[in-house]
Amino acid sequence: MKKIALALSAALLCQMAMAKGIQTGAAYARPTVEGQSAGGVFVNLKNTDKKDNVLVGASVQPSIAGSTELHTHINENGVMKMREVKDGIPLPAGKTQKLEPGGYHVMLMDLKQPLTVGKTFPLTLKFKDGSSKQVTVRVRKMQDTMKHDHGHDHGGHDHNHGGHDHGGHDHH
Ligand SMILES: [Cu+2]
Repeated sequence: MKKIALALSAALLCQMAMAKGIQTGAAYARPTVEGQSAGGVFVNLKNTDKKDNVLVGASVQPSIAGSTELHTHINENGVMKMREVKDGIPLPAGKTQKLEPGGYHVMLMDLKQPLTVGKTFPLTLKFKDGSSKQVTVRVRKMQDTMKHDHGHDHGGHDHNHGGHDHGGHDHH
């Protein structure tokens, strides 16, 4: 008898947790300057579900950015570099995954306008289980205690033309 009651309450608890899914904290972005083409968005994602989930994508209005990518930072020979995470950002059951500077983040690519302090815009997060959630991103200044400049030197846009030696074309 006691066993049945326990099983029942467990089932109820489970259902309640299922309904909650992913809880989001306050989403924010760092301000960008004119001409800066990419900016990071950060938010804490708490998976209140009993199952692991994955953040598989994000989207914003076309007036904000052309596309988005999910990024992480890796330490490569002492240099912090950003990498796209193709498999998404893992959201383990019952845990809070922090998207924060120096770690996972949503990268807004091809920004249509600078992200200025105080500006807000909606961001839709898409999860592996097919659900999605809209959050409001607020652009705010960060306490820049660590000298880590996100947004500059974005990976993949490094056009190094060194090594092209055009010597020898010496027309007299
Ligand atoms: Cu990035």
